[in-house]
Amino acid sequence: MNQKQIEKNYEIAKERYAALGVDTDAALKSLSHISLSLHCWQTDDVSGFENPDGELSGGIQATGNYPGKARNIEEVRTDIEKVKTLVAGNHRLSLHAIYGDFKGEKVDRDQIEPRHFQSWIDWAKENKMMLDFNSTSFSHPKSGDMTLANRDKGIRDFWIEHTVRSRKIADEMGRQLGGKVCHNLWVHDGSKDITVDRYYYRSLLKDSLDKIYSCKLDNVKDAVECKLFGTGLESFTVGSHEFYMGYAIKNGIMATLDMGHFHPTEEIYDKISSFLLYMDEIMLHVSRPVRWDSDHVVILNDSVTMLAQEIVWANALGRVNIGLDYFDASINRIGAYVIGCRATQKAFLQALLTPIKQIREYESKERYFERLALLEESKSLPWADVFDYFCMVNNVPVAEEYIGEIQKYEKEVLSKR
Ligand code: RNT
Ligand code: ZN
Repeated sequence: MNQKQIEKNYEIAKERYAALGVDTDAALKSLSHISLSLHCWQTDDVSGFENPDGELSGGIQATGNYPGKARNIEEVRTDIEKVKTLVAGNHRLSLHAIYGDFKGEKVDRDQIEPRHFQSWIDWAKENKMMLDFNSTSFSHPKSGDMTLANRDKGIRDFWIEHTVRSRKIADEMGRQLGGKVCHNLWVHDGSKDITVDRYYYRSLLKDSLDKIYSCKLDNVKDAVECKLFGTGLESFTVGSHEFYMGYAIKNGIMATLDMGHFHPTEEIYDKISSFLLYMDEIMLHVSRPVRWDSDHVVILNDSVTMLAQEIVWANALGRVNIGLDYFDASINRIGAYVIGCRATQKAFLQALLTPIKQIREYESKERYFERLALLEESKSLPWADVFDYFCMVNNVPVAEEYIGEIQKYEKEVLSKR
């Protein structure tokens, strides 16, 4: 598409939206301020750099063996730099503790230090990106079925130490980068079969968390992520929705809502307005569960669209930290990255462009046919022309043009791995 055509389409769309009381320029401005926290683990199937053939464990699974997976820190960085050229806006990078720059040294999880992440901080500075951080309790000989809720005090203490260190690394990142870093905690702790000690395990997890969060860190925003179940841990998850909701509210920290962590028909969009009445901020893991927490590539579907609507309509863009969390190893991984980022942006743009004033007016007057009709019509308003314009003015490929870019990257870079 040429520039003139994109501009022309945008002008027509702008007029169409204006007739419905929607300001497209304002929507674009808001969209350009939405920063996604890009999950580094889409580049390498959540392997990390602790050892060359690290196997994923702990109730999560990456399926597929498409060639081109990032094998080391440089390749992850190269891939993310590529993603940055294909997605408009300024985004953050979310690292897991297993992605440290260990320089061949064997550093166990209870030994990690800010220095192992210094090269990431420097890289982030160079690339004008903020960082987020995650402790990693899976894929380790001490992971087993239970980490922070393990009956064995030695194992619990090991993971407490790891998580405290992770928070301190996040704090140092924030200090050097001059902003707050989200630290997300997710542990897989659970049981394959029926357990008769639910209260006990949950009290252990609570106690471990109390120790972990006992020190206040100025540059960190803490979040805890619940889950319904994991593979091999189907009957019981210690850190359930109720468990962490209670913990987060009581302790003034954030809850993380992952779209794949609830019952298959349960949606997180309906939870946003409730959480925001009791928490200052929340964190999201935008994902796509297919029948289970499969972490498929995010696409523009109802779940994501309605999630974005809830956030925009609650006027809560400043209170929601939007992280992505999926890992598809069956297709070009960088292509997968870009599809998910752009789909998330499209959902937010659609939400920002919905003639909400008019729809709310209908609702307040109990005009429910009109409400539904305008909501339906909004779906086919020319939002894609606005998105194309957004991409063009931000110097990233417009519409399907990024397919060619990904193919070129595959040929020149990924296929040589
Ligand atoms: C697992 C959680 C968790 C992880 C990442 C790698 O079910 O969603 O967020 O996917 O931390
Ligand atoms: Zn998640």
